[in-house]
Amino acid sequence: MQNLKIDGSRLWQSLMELARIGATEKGGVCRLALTDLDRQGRDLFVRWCREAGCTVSVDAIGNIFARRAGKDNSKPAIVTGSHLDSQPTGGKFDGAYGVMAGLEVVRTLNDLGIVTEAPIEIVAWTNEEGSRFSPAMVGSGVYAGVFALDEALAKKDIEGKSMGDELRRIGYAGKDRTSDRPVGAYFEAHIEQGPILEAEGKTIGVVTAAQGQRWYEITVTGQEAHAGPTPMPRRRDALVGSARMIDTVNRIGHRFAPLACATVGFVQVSPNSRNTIPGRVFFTVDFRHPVDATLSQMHEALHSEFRAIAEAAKVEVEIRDFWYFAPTPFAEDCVGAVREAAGRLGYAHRDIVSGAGHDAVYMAKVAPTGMIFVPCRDGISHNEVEDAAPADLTAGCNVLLHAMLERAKANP
Ligand code: HGY
Ligand code: MN
Ligand code: MN
Repeated sequence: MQNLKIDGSRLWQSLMELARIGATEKGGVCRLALTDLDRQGRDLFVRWCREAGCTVSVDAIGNIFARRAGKDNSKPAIVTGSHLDSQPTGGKFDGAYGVMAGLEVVRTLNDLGIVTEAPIEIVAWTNEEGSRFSPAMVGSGVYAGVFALDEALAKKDIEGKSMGDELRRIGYAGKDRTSDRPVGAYFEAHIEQGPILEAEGKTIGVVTAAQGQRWYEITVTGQEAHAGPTPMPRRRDALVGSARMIDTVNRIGHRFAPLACATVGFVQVSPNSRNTIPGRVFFTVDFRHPVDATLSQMHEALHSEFRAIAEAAKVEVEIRDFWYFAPTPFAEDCVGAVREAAGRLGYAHRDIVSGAGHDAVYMAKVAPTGMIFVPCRDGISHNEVEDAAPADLTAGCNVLLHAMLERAKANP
């Protein structure tokens, strides 16, 4: 048992086959949540799980659970997984790696004829990315009781399509309640999506926590007017006010360096006509920090400085505190199982705090949870060039296997 290894080439093949679904010109993927391409990825995952002898169920928010029976199925399952949806210009590995790594663990246990004491489950969470439907981590958030099911189903994309309608349209509006599945432990394997492991030559990141996040929706209202006859002092230019606010977001990020992150990723200008002074601008803000008190200071700064900018620019600003989760520590016993497996398997490893949000953050609310990171090339993710080394992906999956076995108390 001590030296069990997964089949790295099979893992790589599965990742490359999955990456063909929604493949983009530059080598990435675009599989936005609940689109036909997301459905194709889901269907492939379900088929592979069934071929691996799992029973598959889907809950009411579309989370897919593939269950491999253990010796004692009354025990809470040891669960692993991640997400199959991607960013619009996403990569082959964000999310997909954690789901395929879980499948590879099951395939390996099948090859070796190992039946674990507790059952094993692989999960593909709905809408982890929060790009098409916001916020992020909706499937795991409903499962963990953070979001109400009907609230989540009512969320609409930019075209006004709801999650509920789209789940029904792609055939993944499950019947199962979203919370009656006892979980003994949850592990998630993921690429780091940042530069630390690669820079330090480490193969495994032992994830001890995830940093907190605050998302905002900002609406700035001025007055549409003619770009020609309107004298500068008379203007109430929503885009000028927004531009100063967006610059302030970046300044707040630098002010709380080196750990703060501050991003404006989405902007809509109305009427978006080159010779009309913009009357309305909508944009989003994404703040992150590993210390909650500092995240609160960033929050206060945004509110006070946006109000001052609006007044000076003679525009109105509406600030919607859209989403918040506190910095989240993972369970010592799961973190320890990951660290011990990495050490025993001889992989260079280090503790690390996750800069990205993951479904593991919400799972940590309902079960002992741990994460395993592997490096990605140049630390780049949420980009079609996202890349990872097969050897690192294999190493992370080996650590996942051993951490899960440790918790599932396997008996050959
Ligand atoms: O935003 C995040 O950290 C993740 O990609 N949902
Ligand atoms: Mn992810
Ligand atoms: Mn992501």
